[in-house]
Amino acid sequence: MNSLSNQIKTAALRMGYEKCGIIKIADMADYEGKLKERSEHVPEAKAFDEKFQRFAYLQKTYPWAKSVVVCVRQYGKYKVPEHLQGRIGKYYLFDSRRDKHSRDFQDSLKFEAYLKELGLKTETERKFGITALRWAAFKAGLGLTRRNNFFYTESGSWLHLEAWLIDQELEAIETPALKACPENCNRCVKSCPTASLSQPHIMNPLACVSFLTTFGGRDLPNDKYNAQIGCWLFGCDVCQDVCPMNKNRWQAKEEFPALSELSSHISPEKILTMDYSFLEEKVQPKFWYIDKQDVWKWKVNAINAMVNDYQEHYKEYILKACYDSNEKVREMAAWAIKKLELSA
Ligand code: B12
Ligand code: SF4
Ligand code: SF4
Repeated sequence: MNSLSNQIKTAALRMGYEKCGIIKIADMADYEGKLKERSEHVPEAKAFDEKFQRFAYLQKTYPWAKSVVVCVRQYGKYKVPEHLQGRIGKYYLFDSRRDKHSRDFQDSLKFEAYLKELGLKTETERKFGITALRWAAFKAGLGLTRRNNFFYTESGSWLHLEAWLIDQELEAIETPALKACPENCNRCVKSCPTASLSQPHIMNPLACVSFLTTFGGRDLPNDKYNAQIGCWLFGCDVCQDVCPMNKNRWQAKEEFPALSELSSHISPEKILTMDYSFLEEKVQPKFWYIDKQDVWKWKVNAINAMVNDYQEHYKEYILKACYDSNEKVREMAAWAIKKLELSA
């Protein structure tokens, strides 16, 4: 490792990243093979996967780029509001990609400024990543990609990955010291509620609860997975929660900025009675995978979660939702009433 690589790595660790590595841009090319492998196993996701081809051929868009700096940051250090466990994917509770109040976001800006101070041309994409982040981290030897597809370090899989392209050819590659998955373990595959994760390393993004409760699931009354979504309102953590390699890896010590206040407004009942303006102005900026014009989806997800874990007192909320201003919510409420055989 040359001294510039060393300087970059040291700065990343100083700024709160758990690990940092650097790979040559050409090392991303074989990500395409993994993408193709998935499309072969899951042909219905081919169109979805095509959007990620660009991750393999970065030089098409960034002809000046020579290397990828990839960093790993732990979010398993934050306290999870008890009542949101099993309802909202933890990654989204502690999402620092757009949250200016989060120290993780500020450190990311500082790290980028530092790369520029070193005289490097650099580019990142904070929302969805500038490249395939798991693959970049795997190539840099920062840890392992396990059978559930998640990237793990010694801290488990509760990690946020980030990458920057730079215009110098550098390398900083580690040799991971992690043990592979136990030979006979398939807990993640067995536990996936929709069988999205159908075999080791292969998942159908379109059947993943995390997709169905955010970008997808636009017709839940007729969705074949509506029951399997269970109590989830936004995201899913099942294939990580069940993994023995994550045992005791969540070390909750810190509060995430403003989460405690916002989370006090979130429950299936509260979402169903929530003003659309609150959903648009307070909930949407934090949980931004559901667009402002689609915040009705929160209410639809809440009704679905109520149906899947029905309690007597939900009845009044579902009946009231029949008068919601949004047609999709009214439709979902009517479906729930029929399914649960509720009477007015
Ligand atoms: C698109 C996307 C989604 C989609 C589709 C998911 C998918 N797996 O394709 C949806 C919306 C469903 C989604 C949901 C979630 N996501 Co997401 N998502 C992404 C995104 C933007 C691209 C992923 C991608 O390229 N998919 C295509 C597949 C083929 O690539 P892959 O997922 O990287 O899979 C790799 C491994 O499977 C590996 N592999 C396959 N076979 C083999 C075999 C061997 C031997 C080895 C070594 C490796 C290997 O190669 C693949 C290529 O890297 C990345 C960010 C990024 N730019 O990388 C985040 C990312 C993967 N998501 C992340 C998270 C946290 C989530 C959620 C947990 C959020 C939640 N709580 O609900 C869920 C979990 C879903 C799941 N089971 O994967 C994290 C994962 C962190 C980690 N520790 O791995 C990432 C890296 C974001 C980040 N910045 O940290 N996501
Ligand atoms: S996040 Fe949930 S639905 Fe998606 S693959 Fe994992 S267990 Fe299955
Ligand atoms: S549950 Fe088992 S097979 Fe799945 S990722 Fe964890 S250790 Fe590997």
